[in-house]
Parts: sequence; structure tokens; C-alpha cells
Amino acid sequence: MTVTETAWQQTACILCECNCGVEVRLGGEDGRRFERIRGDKAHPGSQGYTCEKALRLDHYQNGTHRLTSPLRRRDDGTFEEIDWDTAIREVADRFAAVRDTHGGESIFYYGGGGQGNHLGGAYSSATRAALGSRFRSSALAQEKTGEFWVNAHMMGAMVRGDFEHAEVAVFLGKNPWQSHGIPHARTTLKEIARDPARTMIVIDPRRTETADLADIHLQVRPGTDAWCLAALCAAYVDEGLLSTTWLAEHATGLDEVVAVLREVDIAAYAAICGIDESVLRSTARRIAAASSVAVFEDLGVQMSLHSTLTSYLDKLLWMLTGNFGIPGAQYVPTTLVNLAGSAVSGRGSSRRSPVAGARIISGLVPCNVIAEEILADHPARYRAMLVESGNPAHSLADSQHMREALEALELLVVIDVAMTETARLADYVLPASSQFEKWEATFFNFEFPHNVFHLRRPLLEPLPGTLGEPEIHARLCEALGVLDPGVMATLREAAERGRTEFAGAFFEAVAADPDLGRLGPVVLYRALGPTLPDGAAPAAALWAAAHRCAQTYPASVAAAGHADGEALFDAILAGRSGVVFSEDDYEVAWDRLRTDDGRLHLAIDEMLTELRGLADEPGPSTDPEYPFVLSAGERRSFTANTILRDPTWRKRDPAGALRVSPADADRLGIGTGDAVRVTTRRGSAVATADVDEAMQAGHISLPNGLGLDYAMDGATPVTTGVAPNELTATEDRDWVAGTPWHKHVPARLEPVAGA
Ligand SMILES: Nc1nc2c(c(=O)[nH]1)N[C@H]1C(S)=C(S)[C@@H](COP(=O)(O)OP(=O)(O)OC[C@H]3O[C@@H](n4cnc5c(=O)[nH]c(N)nc54)[C@H](O)[C@@H]3O)O[C@H]1N2
Ligand SMILES: Nc1nc2c(c(=O)[nH]1)N[C@H]1C(S)=C(S)[C@@H](COP(=O)(O)OP(=O)(O)OC[C@H]3O[C@@H](n4cnc5c(=O)[nH]c(N)nc54)[C@H](O)[C@@H]3O)O[C@H]1N2
Ligand code: SF4
Ligand SMILES: [Mo]
Repeated sequence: MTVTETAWQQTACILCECNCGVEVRLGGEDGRRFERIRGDKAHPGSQGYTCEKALRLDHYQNGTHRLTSPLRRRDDGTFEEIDWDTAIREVADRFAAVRDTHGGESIFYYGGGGQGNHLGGAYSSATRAALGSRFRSSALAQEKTGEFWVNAHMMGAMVRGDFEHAEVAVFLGKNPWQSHGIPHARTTLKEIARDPARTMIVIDPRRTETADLADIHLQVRPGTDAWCLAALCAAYVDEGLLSTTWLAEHATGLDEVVAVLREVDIAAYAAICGIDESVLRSTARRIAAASSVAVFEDLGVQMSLHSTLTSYLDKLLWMLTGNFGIPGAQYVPTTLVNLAGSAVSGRGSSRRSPVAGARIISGLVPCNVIAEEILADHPARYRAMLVESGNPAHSLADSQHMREALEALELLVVIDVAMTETARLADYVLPASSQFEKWEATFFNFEFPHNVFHLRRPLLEPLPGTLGEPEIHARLCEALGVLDPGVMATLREAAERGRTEFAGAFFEAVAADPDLGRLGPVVLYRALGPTLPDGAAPAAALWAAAHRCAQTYPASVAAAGHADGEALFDAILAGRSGVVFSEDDYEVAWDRLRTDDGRLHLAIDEMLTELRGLADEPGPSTDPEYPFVLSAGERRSFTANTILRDPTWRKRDPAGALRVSPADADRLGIGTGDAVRVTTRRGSAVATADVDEAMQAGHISLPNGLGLDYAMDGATPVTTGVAPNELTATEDRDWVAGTPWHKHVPARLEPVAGA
């Protein structure tokens, strides 16, 4: 073994948004196996922390799922290998033909990154610009867009909770013991649980691992969070718990909100959500009495009934008690690249999708209308699609409908490391180098007061036949003929003379040709990229991001020790375990509000109307045909979206069992390990039951990310577990954001005869 094979190399885990720093030691016969993996103590965010999943990353890097040649679909549906030059030329020509016939707006883009990779997506903006593509979406538009819309109205900024310092921590439809989402989640949860002065509140129908640690578990009936939160906020009003003085100074719209909350029948709402009124009231008092409260809402409410309203009520829960801009409460992180994009600055803009007329939030078309936008007999329908690092045929609602739509496209091109359910339907599949074979980073940088960015270096050479996304997008742009060779040569020469010279030449070129600005990432990659140290060309787009960040947040970046954008960029390039790029005070939150008067805006008319309407709804409706509520897609210790296809990565729960309460299991005569059939209005599947005391009667759950196929022998794909979206329907969605109700699917459960 050579020295490089045995040295520990710094990178990050790519299995959830925390991206904990890890160190990897390569080995094995070809020197490409992840023989050992450990937490990286030098990483300023995670400081050595990992969960059990990081140790299984070899299943991502090495396996039979990896693609090693561009593929073209034959008429009979099989694929043939083609070389990269042919693939790039044909993909560019065919997209250009769609653009020239139907307009660039008929070319839809989906994806741009998963939990560990956002650099590729940054370069895709150039390809989209070259094609005139205007509409796009990503997984965010089936989880976070309702919250983005609310944030845009109330704050014009995104917020996160400071759980490390919070006196009271509230987890709303969020199970951080399994799903993480906050730095060193399990350590923080245990610290809160241990400290008698601090209180953890969990709102979840299931007694989750997090709920087991909580002081207060509001075990609501599924889908009733809006009533629960409305009752909590109403209790503030009823019991005089509002932070009146603070609100007078910092907020507008209080009277309108209070008027609606006064009408809430707290006892009736408590009954709807199945929680004692006295418990709701004492919970409201505990929150109001705290010196600081941090709240995390996640999929349990963002993928359930009244989801945007629930996001709104979540914000009221902490705003009405003054929990913003102080330690332990809500803060506004510094951003290097803003993932929440235009939602926040654009005040939930009025753009609509061309066919369904769905609200576009943060630049994203709701995932639940994509199939409809393709299949409609409408002149503005999407005709072609580029999918990059996403698996819509598996991960979006109603897989049957989505497959039908993807098949109806004139052209589908997929960039992925694996032959996914979506890739299988594509006309061309372009194989990407893995996230450990190229420079990569994510823009999930939400920490505070020290915010961290980690540019990861490649650990190994790209698998032969694969390319990184920056290179793929650069070649597509070149094939589309949008990069003027003369201008590019001038920029390359300037870059060779130095970054200052390059900056001057770049801004001059963009001023002369504004279109060049939209191709920016690829221009930087080709011109500045080759001059970067250690082959870091894919980091070129970060040069612009670093400058933008330093210009927008000069004090924060300087406090972290970076004199300017150039210095920040150099630090990013040099840091192997990530760098602190901003240091902030809690009060900076006020400067980052983008409301017209710099205050929190408590009232949103549409939300107050929906809130009022709760009084006329008896709670979630039930259909005797489908008496259960299925949560389709729960995070467990061995789920990781669809990143790990090899089922042997799971050390427990190998096939992703269906969880059911003991009472329901008794009634149906089911035991753990038995086969059960779950049927929804949309589909039916057989799963293995797991009788689980943590479940309440009437509620069943299936894990996310199951139902992928994998060829253990490299030839015969075998599917493990239930693909949750064979059971979900596109029309079950929120009226504001179009986000799906994956956590609230009406279902029927039956023992499988003879099993
Ligand atoms: N029913 C139901 N559906 C759900 C959910 C649920 O709870 N219930 N959860 C939803 C949520 S919150 C999310 S975020 C989505 C996630 O669903 P996806 O977006 O499908 O999941 P990811 O795991 O992020 O994987 C995206 C793809 O990236 C590929 N990939 C990995 N590395 C690279 C790379 O370096 N380059 C390229 N080009 N590709 C790469 C993987 O092979 C995979 O195909 O699923 C959603 N779907
Ligand atoms: N292990 C693991 N971790 C992950 C991921 C993964 O695939 N595996 N994926 C990552 C991604 S992309 C995301 S978006 C996050 C998601 O992270 P979470 O949102 O925490 O994950 P879920 O388990 O999907 O849903 C959270 C909880 O919602 C509850 N729930 C169901 N119905 C309701 C309801 O009506 N009301 C309330 N209040 N709660 C309800 C469930 O019981 C569950 O405990 O996790 C990230 N982390
Ligand atoms: S899956 Fe675990 S180790 Fe990986 S980033 Fe998330 S918390 Fe960290
Ligand atoms: Mo997600």
C-alpha cells in the first residue's frame, strides 16, 4: 500500500443536511474501498460527531449501482453505451431542437443536489440559461416551500433555532434523534433532557426516540397540528402570556392576530387534537415563561394537512413570546449561497406555473404539479426535462403518474451516479463522478453564531467513464455554442495574470454582454478554474459566492478573520475540514429582516382566514374505507433518502417494516414479522409488520427511501421494501404551496392470507 492509501483524508458525510466532517482511510485491493471512517475532530461544525450512518458510506462509493458510461436509450427501451463526445453533442442538439420548436420555457429542470452535493446544481444554471429554460423544481418544493412563503411574508428572511442554548426546545413533526438537522443532534438532545432547568417539547403522534427524551410530549392525533398550535397561541391570549412590550417595539399586526385567536375555542381544539386542555395550557405557560425558546418544524407538519397554516402558527408560537434575535431563540444565519432564494427576497412572488397555475415559491414549481404540467394538452406544457441528482420517479408523490409523465416527454436526460428509477426512463443517462471523486460542497450552512462552509476535496480519482457536473455543464454550454471563444480566451489570459486582473476582465465582459452573466458559473469554471490550486477548478463558482457574501455581510465575514471576499475564497480553498466564514451577534437578526419597516409581520391575511376556518372543520375527515392514517416516509436509523441503493447497508430493519400500534395489530390479528397489505386510494403494497408501542391506534408508518432496486450480482435487480410514493397521490396537497400530504395518507390494512 502506498502512503496515500493509508492516510486519513478529510471529507464529510453526505447522508443528511448536517454534513458532519469525517475522515476516511482508503484500502482494499484497488485502494478504493472506504476501509475506515471516523468523525473529523478538526471540523469546526461537527467537531468529531457522527451518527452510525456515516460508517456505511462505502455502500455509496462502491457498488454495482455505479454508472461508467453515458447511455442512450434504444427504441426497444434498452440502453447502449456511447462515448462522451457523442452524448454531449446529441443531448445539446436535442435540447436545442426542443427549444427552437417550443421555446426554452418548455425545458424543465429538476434537482441540483441532494444532502451532500450542491456544487453541480450551481453550474446547471448556465446550461439552463443557454437553453432558455425558465421553470425548475427540487425536493425543497415538496417540503419547505410553505415555510419559505410564510417566512417571506413575516420576515423576508429564513430562520433557524439555537437549540444549543435554548431553555425550551420545541420539535414539531421533527424527530432529530433519527433525522438530525441540528449540529451534533443526539448530544444536544441529551443535554437538554439532562438539565432540569431546560424543557424539551415534542409534538408528534408517535412516541419517537426524541419524544422519549422529552419533558412534554403532545402526542397529537395525526394531521391535527393546526388545531394544536392554534390552541397554544390562543392560550397565550386567554391567559395574558403575550410579550406585549416586546411586540409593540418589534412587530406589526398584533391586533389582527389577537382578534382571530380570541375566537378560538381552546377546549374544542384540544379535543380535536386529542390532548388535555390543561396540558395544552400548561405547555403554553412553559413556553411563555422561558428566557429562550427554539422551534424546529419539519416533515411531520410540512407534509401534512394545513401545512402552510401550521408553519405560520409555528412562527406565531415563538414570535408572540418574543423569541427572536436573542441567544437560544430564532436567528437568521449568514448565507454563502442562499438556498431559499427568491422566496425570501421576493415576498413569495406572484409567478405561477404555466399549466396548473400553481404558485412558484423560491423559484420552484411545486413537485406535486410537475406530472400535470407535462401531461396536460396545453401549449405551454413541459416537453423536455433535465434531471440532475434527483429521483422524481421514486421520491415525488404518485410514482405511477410521474412515470407516465416522464415517459410522455420528448426528451429526458438524467445526470446521476446510479441507474435510478428515473434514469431508467431517460433518453440519455450521463454518469457523474461520485461525491468523493470530485470537489463538492453543500449550501446547507445554517449555523450560528459561527457559520461553517466546507469545500471537500476528492479522495480518489473519478471512476473511469464518469465526469463531474461542472465539466458536464461546461461541455453542454460549449456544444450549445453560447461561449464566445474570443471572450473566453481573453478571460483565461486575465486569470493567468492574477485574480484582480481576472475580476476586472470578468466584470468588463459581463457589462459588455449581460447574457454572459447568466452563464457565469461555467465561465468561471473554464476561465478561472484552471488557475486554482490542486485542480480545484470546480470551486470556481465559489469565487463569486465568496465575494457576494463578503459584500453583503462585511462585518460577519471580517469577524471570522477574512479581510475580504478574496481572502474568504482562499480560506475556503485551503481548508480541508471546513472554515468558519462568519461570526455574528444575535442582534444581527434585526438587520437581516427584509420587511419594509424592519419589523416582524404577524398578520398574513390568507393565513388568518384559514385559521378562522378551522372552527368549522371537525378535524381531519375520515373515510370508513380507509380508516388508518399512513405516514409514508419516516426517517429511521437506516434510511438515507435514496442515496444508498445497496440494501445491505442497513444493519437493522432490513426491509423497512410497517409500524402499527399493538391495539390495531391485536384487532387485525397481526404480529411482528407478519406480511400485511396496505392499500390507499392510489395503490397497494405488501409490507412486513412491526408491532410498535410507540404508535398510536389508527396511525401506521412506512420508512422513506425504500423500494429501490439493486443488483447484488451486478445483473438482476431486486427491490427491497415498499416505495412509499406508489401509495401517494398528487392531488393531496396544500393549497398555498402545493406541498404533499405524505404523512397523512388514508389507508386500509389487512393481514395477507396464508402468510
Ligand atoms: N412519500 C414520501 N416521499 C418523500 C419523502 C417522504 O417523507 N415521504 N421525503 C422527501 C424528501 S424531504 C426529500 S429531500 C426527497 C429526497 O429524494 P431524492 O431527491 O430522490 O433523494 P436523494 O437521496 O437526495 O438522491 C438524489 C439522487 O442523487 C444521486 N446522486 C448521489 N450523488 C450524486 C452526485 O454526486 N451527482 C449526481 N448527479 N447525482 C448524485 C443519487 O443516486 C440519487 O439518485 O424525497 C422526498 N420524498
Ligand atoms: N436517518 C435519516 N435522516 C434523515 C433523512 C433520512 O432519509 N434518513 N432525510 C433527511 C431529510 S431530506 C429531511 S427533509 C429530514 C426530515 O426529518 P424529519 O421531519 O424529522 O423526518 P420524518 O421521520 O419524515 O418526520 C418526522 C416526524 O413526523 C411525525 N409525524 C407524522 N405525522 C405527523 C403529524 O400529523 N403531526 C406531527 N406533529 N408529526 C407527525 C412522524 O411520526 C415523525 O416522527 O431528515 C433528514 N435526515
Ligand atoms: S447522517 Fe449522521 S453522520 Fe451523516 S451528516 Fe447526518 S448526522 Fe452526520
Ligand atoms: Mo428533505
